[in-house]
Amino acid sequence: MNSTALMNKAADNIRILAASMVEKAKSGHPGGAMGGSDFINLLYAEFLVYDPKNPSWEGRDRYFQDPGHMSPMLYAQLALAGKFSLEDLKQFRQWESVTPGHPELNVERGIENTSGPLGQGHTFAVGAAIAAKFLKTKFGDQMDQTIYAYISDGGIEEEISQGAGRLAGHLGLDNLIMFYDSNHIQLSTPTDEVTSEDTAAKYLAWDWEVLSVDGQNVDQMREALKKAKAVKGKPCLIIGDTIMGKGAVKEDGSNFENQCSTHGTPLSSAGACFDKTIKNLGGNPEDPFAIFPEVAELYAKRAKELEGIVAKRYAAKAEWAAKNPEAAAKMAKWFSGVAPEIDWKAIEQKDNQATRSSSATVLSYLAQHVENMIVASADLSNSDKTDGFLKKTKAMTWDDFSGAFLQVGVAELTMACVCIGMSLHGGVIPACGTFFVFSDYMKPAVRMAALMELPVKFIWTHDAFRVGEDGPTHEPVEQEAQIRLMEKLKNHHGGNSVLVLRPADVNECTVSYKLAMENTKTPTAFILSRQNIKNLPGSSYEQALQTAKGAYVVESDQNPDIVLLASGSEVATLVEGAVLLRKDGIKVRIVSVPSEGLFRSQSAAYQESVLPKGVKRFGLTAGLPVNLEGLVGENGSVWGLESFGFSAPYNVLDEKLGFTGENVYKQVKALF
Ligand SMILES: Cc1ncc(C[n+]2csc(CCOP(=O)(O)OP(=O)(O)O)c2C)c(N)n1
Ligand SMILES: [Mg+2]
Repeated sequence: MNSTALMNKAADNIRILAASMVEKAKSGHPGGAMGGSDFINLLYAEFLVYDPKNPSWEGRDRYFQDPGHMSPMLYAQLALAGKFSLEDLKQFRQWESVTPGHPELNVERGIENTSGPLGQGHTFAVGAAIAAKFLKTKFGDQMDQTIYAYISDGGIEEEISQGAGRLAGHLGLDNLIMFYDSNHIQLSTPTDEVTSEDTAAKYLAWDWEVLSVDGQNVDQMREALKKAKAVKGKPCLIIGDTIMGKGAVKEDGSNFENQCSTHGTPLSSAGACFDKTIKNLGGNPEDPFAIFPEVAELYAKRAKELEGIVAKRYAAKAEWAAKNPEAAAKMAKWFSGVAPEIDWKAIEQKDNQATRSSSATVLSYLAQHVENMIVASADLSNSDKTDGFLKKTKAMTWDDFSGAFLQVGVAELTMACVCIGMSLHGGVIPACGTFFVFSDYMKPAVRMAALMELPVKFIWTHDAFRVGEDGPTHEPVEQEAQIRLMEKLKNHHGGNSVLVLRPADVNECTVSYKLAMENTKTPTAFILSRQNIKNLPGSSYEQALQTAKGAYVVESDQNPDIVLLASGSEVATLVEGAVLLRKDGIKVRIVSVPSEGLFRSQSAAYQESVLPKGVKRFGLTAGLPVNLEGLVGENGSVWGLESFGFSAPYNVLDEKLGFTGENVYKQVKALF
């Protein structure tokens, strides 16, 4: 155990560094970081188990920080732990620096998650804790880890905390410890101007263990962390009563703590005196970017301790691996993130099914052949057909995590973030399903998954107005255009940030899953139909392999007069229209476009071979016309939906809204 004086000194060191980073950058958030320093220092100096030499060691504890704006605290802490240099800290928020404004996933440097949108970060921790529980059923003590989360007032207020708190409590995640930095101040106001909830009672009601401590008192927090680690059957929340801008003083030396202004402004512009504050904290204002010798010693000692702890864990792992070579090989493979080998041809699809049903067929196969896949649903498993997976496994429960299905309840954003957390933890392949219209509730998490380049699979069904009787509230229209924007947005490695696939029939659906499982670099989104779709002409697994090109010719007359384009169920409608056009002597080509993003990544020659220059084009989409306007261009027209849709049986809507072979015929004729 370290002396209180030394621990306080180390926390002051973090406060000094954090405040200095913001001061130098003339931008950032010093106040919260200064209050939270005592906890994070304690965590890293005495509790968090990781291997400094092998940052991606699968058995490490994880630290997920929710408030990304407290990045200076994390970077300063990681500087003490040797993951960042003082020079790195001086480059805070600058072009190409390793210390961006908000933390960006960087396991090598000890950053387990990107954070910024409040609420998501601690929900990732819930997902990681679930993954750890699941993997523990396979690999025992190798997964003996604690998942720590750090949450602030903003995260507590965000709605997603309801989903995360409920789920973690319901599942009894006793490998999860969350510290709540309760400093009573947020960006614009003190918290009491917006909330009067009893946060402890709220988490108790979700069946968490709740401990309350003085968040600036290292001894109290140490006891709480020890208690939290000993809790069985429940996650634990440690509410730390902290002080915003701890240690800040004004020019005249008077106290400048608890001020909203220090939330997001350098101390000197917030009303405090930077120099006096650094002095007050024991630092040298002339040279504030320094690590105190005794603090450096503290962390050198911790590094030695970790060496010992990790050596023991590695020895136990070697012993376990010798006794369980198969499990050990499996563990290595799963954590490598390499795509599993799957015999896709062995998946037998029934013809003319809805793609949500063909998705169920694939999921059923995957449940039996991909042991580390976890599928979740937000209370729609029998409708989004993720139950195809569920039927071959079982749902996880608080006392049995050997099942690979997660019933999340009605909480789409929570579900998406939990899947992200599982992916961040590693070792598992997460997927989650719900209705496409509710992808709106998930979008902020899809963006984070895309930014972090995580291969989470989003399975969205009931893809268009053909939801019918449920009416416009349930009919996705603009959703496809929204998610396809993410195909156009490049990630930091230059790839399409999300792979979006809308298969046109059962075989394209199988191949879409193949592409998704092989895509280990970005999230994948499936857009699947509720209603049955006739197989495409000549449909087969082999033909559907062309899905990998994003768009391909399904069938074509010689020298076509018109190219008909669509994705999903609209391709079958084009096929009906083609029959009528041919009767009129019009030569047609039918192109299926499951992913414009993939298509745009093909060679110009291939793109032109599918969409020859100078030939008229007609696009059909149950979403906004913009879905196809880029491909059709000035060479023709697009028939799409431009309203929210209506409540009626879907075949009536097809007629009323013009999604029929007859209307395809009529619209194409108008082009000549
Ligand atoms: C989803 C989301 N909404 C809004 C913001 C902008 N924002 C950043 S911090 C913050 C409030 C922070 O309060 P708290 O979490 O208590 O942090 P502290 O002020 O104590 O540092 C807000 C509204 C955000 N980052 N994420
Ligand atoms: Mg706060």
